[in-house]
Amino acid sequence: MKHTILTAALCAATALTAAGPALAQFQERTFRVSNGINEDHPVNTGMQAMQACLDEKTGGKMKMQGFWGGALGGDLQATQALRSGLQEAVVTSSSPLVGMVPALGVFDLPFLFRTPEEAYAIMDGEFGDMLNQKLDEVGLVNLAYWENGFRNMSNSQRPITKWEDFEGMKVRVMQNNIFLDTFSNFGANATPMSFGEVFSALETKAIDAQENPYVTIDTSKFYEVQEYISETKHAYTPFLFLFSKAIFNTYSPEEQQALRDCAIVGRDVEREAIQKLNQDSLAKMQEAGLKFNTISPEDQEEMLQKSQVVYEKHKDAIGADVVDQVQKALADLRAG
Ligand code: TF8
Repeated sequence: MKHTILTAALCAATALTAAGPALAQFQERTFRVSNGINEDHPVNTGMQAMQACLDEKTGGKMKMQGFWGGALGGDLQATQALRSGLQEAVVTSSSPLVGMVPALGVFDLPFLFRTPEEAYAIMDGEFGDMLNQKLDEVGLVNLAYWENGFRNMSNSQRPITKWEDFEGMKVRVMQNNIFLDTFSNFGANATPMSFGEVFSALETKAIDAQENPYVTIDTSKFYEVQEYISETKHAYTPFLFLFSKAIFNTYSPEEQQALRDCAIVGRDVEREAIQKLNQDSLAKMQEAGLKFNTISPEDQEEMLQKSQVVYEKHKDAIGADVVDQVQKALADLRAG
């Protein structure tokens, strides 16, 4: 009798394994993804593609749950929760994290990248891997570099056409010394502030200006309390899709690989969605009455020259080797 039961159990186990040899490596898991931006931002489109990929790879076992508008805390707070193993994932700008990984400051250097393609090549290549290693050392697994985009100015005072126009303007900057110095150096009154405080600070005129990619200015409704939009493209700061290393390490190798692969699927969808939406967001803001201007190539070049002191001042803090490495990689790219 005993023997029969054992045989039956063994047969059942074998049948199960045969039915889903790969899926046995996946457990039911739901993980939270913290976002500072709102639900209508293309990060959500990317997350849907990432979820579809996870569904397929894990037989529907891994589920993401998006939280929006800073519901789980701002970028910095949410990232700290990952490091402590209290929260699974966050999509955050790199800039507020320079206190944890100084090398990330490289993305804050004004006018570093000229095109999204340049940024993609650098982030998705060796240089991005090197930074991922540094993130790993502080307890953060960067699944992939997603897009926030090229940053442009909005303000309630006047068009920005050259660096001198910043004189005395109260500009919100991210919690990041390179941004602080970039705008102070242009003569602005720069104030570091977390993203969640920006809308009301603009609305109450505590600040005059902020800078973000068009799609973020649109979806976070900053344009409702601004008058001017100026296409400065002064920095491209990426989003990082970070996972808590403490939690990631408890996942099976197959689960970890599915997360990494699907974050890349999501990244590509998200980047494409942003590129498509950029001009729509700008058009929408102009229709809402904002006055738009671009910067002449000469004035752009002057802004870059004026910003050289910022490069010099922060090079050692970022890591001279890191700055040299990105500049060499960019020079190689530009040489074709
Ligand atoms: C900023 C960033 C933000 C994002 C978002 C909160 O201005 O660009 O748009 O980090 O996730 O703080």
